[in-house]
This record gives sequence, C-alpha cells and structure tokens, in this order.
Amino acid sequence: MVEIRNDWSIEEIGALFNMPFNDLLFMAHSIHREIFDPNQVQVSSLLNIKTGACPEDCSYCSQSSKYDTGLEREKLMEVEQVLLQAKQAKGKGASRFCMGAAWRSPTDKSLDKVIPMIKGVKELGMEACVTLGMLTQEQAITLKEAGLDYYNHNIDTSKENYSNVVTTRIFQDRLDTLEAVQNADINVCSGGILGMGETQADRASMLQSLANLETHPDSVPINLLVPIPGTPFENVKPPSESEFVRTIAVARILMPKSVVRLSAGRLEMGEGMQALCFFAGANSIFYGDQLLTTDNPTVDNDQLLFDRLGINR
Ligand code: SAM
Ligand code: DTB
Ligand code: SF4
Repeated sequence: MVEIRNDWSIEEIGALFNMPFNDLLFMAHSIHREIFDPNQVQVSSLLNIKTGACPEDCSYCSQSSKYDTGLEREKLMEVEQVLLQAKQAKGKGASRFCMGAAWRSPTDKSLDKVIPMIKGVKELGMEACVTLGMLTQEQAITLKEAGLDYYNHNIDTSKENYSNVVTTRIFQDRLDTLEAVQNADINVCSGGILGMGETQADRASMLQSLANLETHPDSVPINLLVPIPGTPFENVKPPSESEFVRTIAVARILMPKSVVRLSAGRLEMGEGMQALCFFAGANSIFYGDQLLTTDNPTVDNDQLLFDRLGINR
C-alpha cells in the first residue's frame, strides 16, 4: 500500500534525487503502477484568453509588460471565440480545456466575463480549468459556483529562489491563493518550471512545498522553461535530461495520487526523453499545437508518439 504523506523532510527528498537513476525510476514506476494505469495519459488543451501587458515581472514570461518580447497584447477574448476553440479541442480528443489570462489577479468585472466561458466549456462535456493569477476567497467561491473543475496556480520554484524569479509578489501570495482554491473545493493544479538556473536543492524544496501541502495538488505540472527572447532568462542553460526525468520521478514518489503533467518544453524533448518521463510517472500532457504564446508539438506528432508507446488517453 502506498502511503500518502505530507511530512517529507528535505533530507529525504535530497536522498531520492541522489539515488542511482535506474533505482529511482524503478521506485517511481512501481508506485505509479500501483495507483494508475501506466499506459494512460490525460490530455488537456490550453488557450490564452488574454494576452500580454501583465504588470508582474516573472523573469520567464513572454507576457510581462516589463520585458520587450515582441508579443502583441490582446484584450480578453469573446466567449463565442473561446467556445469555438474549446469545441475544436474536444474534437481532437482533449478532455480538459484550460484557459489562461495574463493578469496579476482578476478584477471582479473581468471575472464575470470568464464565468460564461467556464459554463460553456462544461456544457460541451469537458472539464474546465482556468489560470487567472491571484484570487480572493470570494472569487474562488464564485468560480466554484460556475462549475470550475481545476484552478492552475504554479509555485514555479523554491521559496528560497522565488525572489530571483519574480519580485512583484512573494511566495506566500501563491500559497494563499492555493489555500483559497482548496477552501472553495476546486481541484488544485500547481507545479513549477525547471531550467531557470535553480539548483537541485531548489528543485527538492519546490517539490517539498507541494508535497507538504495539507492536501496534495490534484495535478502537478512540471514545465521545462521555454526560453523567451527579451526576458532575463532567455539564455539560461537547461538542466540535463536525466535531471529533468529525476524531478518527474521524485514528484511521483512524493505525491503518488497526483496527476503529474509533462508540461511546457516538450518541443525540445525527443521521443526517448518523453518516454522516460512517462515511465517515471508523468501521466498528463498539454495537447494542441499551441501552449499559451509558444508552440507545442503538433497533435499529429503527439498521436504518433502515443501510438509508438502504446499510450491511450
Ligand atoms: N498569470 C497567471 C499566473 O501567472 O498565475 C496565469 C498564466 S501563467 C503564464 C501560467 C504559468 O505558465 C506560470 O505560472 C508558469 O509556470 C508557466 N509559464 C509561463 N511562461 C513559461 C515559459 N516561458 N516556460 C515554461 N513555463 C512557463
Ligand atoms: C502550466 O504549468 N504550464 C502552462 C499552463 N500551466 C498555464 C503554460 C505554459 C506556458 C509556456 C510558455 C508560453 O506558451 O507562453
Ligand atoms: Fe503575468 Fe502570469 Fe506571465 Fe507572471 S506568469 S508575467 S503573472 S502572465
């Protein structure tokens, strides 16, 4: 029986990271098999419903107004447009539709405009997810009442490294929103990004913060930084492939029942690396030719990958 814990020490997590690679993968895969069908991967589609001009200074992001990334800003999309895209995503086989907005936090007025989008996605028979920045408790309850299934809000990196990545908010702000979302009984999707110059200790600490939440996030996206020209992190050296796979494996071991998503950055990963990530416990991807503002592998390529690996969704 796999034990669900939320008292992981940093030493224990460091020891997992330092296991021989094959032993670590075997352990993670064994846990994965106990809980999940190892040949099943959930697919979610993403749509950026409001682009650019964000007041935050996240050093990885194409949408921050602080950096000249050449991205054209776009105001909040119309409901009809959003639902058209959701319908297309469903037609291509996505089971969840995630809508992202480049906001620090939504105003109540803008939140009102997102509500019909959530309701429309639900009426299509899909799960609805949004990522809109920081929320108050009341806003989280409003989203729950609209039928929202998941709220994505990443902690992005370790608490120790946080101020090297963002200075316009603090780590605790992220935890506060996660708490509001959990209190409203919405499923939490929270993870982070690798490849922002963090150390292995930072990766361990980030996973510790997620795994020691009172309730583990239902979904844990692990992104590989997509380097954006014009941002402070455009030239940061990525982690080694084995280090990335190790992080997936440790996430799987710490949070056995959470769905671990192999998120942004898959365009830079070959078939073998993605296969290793699925073996190590990743069981979700973003599916669709676009992430928020950057490219994702095409639907055709992902179907080919799934066929080659015998993966179902
Ligand atoms: N503005 C909201 C927020 O920050 O919470 C929602 C949208 S934001 C773009 C969603 C998440 O996408 C970020 O928390 C980050 O983890 C991820 N992300 C953004 N830019 C990325 C990049 N260039 N590479 C990898 N992940 C990225
Ligand atoms: C998450 O963890 N990754 C997604 C989603 N949650 C919102 C976003 C990835 C963005 C990659 C860069 C871009 O396309 O702008
Ligand atoms: Fe804004 Fe979100 Fe990008 Fe940060 S990650 S700059 S909050 S859109």
